[in-house]
Amino acid sequence: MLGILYSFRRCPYAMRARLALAYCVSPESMELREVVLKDKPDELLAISPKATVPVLQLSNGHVLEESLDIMHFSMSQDADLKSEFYPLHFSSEMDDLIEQNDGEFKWALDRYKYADRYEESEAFYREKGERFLQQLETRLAQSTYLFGDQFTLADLAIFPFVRQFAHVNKNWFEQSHYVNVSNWLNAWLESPLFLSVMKKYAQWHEGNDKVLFPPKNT
Ligand SMILES: N[C@@H](CCC(=O)N[C@@H](CS)C(=O)NCC(=O)O)C(=O)O
Repeated sequence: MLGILYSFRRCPYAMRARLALAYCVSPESMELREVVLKDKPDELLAISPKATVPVLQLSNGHVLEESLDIMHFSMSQDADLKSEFYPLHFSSEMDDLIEQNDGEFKWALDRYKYADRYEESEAFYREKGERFLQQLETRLAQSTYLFGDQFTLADLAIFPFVRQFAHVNKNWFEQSHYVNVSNWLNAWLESPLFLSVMKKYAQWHEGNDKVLFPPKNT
């Protein structure tokens, strides 16, 4: 067993960790523990006091508490895969795009989703988020994926957040001019890889039967 993944199905950070693991590691090589954020298990709090998901507790005792670290760990399991999934010549550009996603775009997304809790209007925050969408649109007008015709770490790290952005106001998104972003997103949402990591699991409790992850047939 590689380790234990604490996850929450709908969390975009947990999604990208599960996507990378499902793509890179052998089926059923780890245990998945579904967490309810309002009722986090003591076992998670004990290994990760900051208590965000995802957290990967490796069998050698190491604990990875950041989704990107889990993605990098996933790739490190296979050198050939790593060179395709995170090509050296793109790595700093990819890191930069992911940083913008996790920074400005996530900031705008949280406020766009719950604008009534913030000072400015929904349209204001949406427009802030659109700066990032426009960058993705420009890239995706040139190639199938963000960094060429093969998908990379960047696609998996970013699309779960664009999914949330699109879901805030589906009508707006569908009639917007982000046609390439929309096609890219839809292709991901229908992909066997995404569907495989969106299986529903009951909240984990000590003593439950183990849920093995990644599921077979991905
Ligand atoms: N930087 C972290 C962020 C993870 C994160 O914020 N996850 C959210 C859920 S989407 C969380 O666990 N929040 C804690 C809580 O709501 O109690 C990562 O990349 O893994």
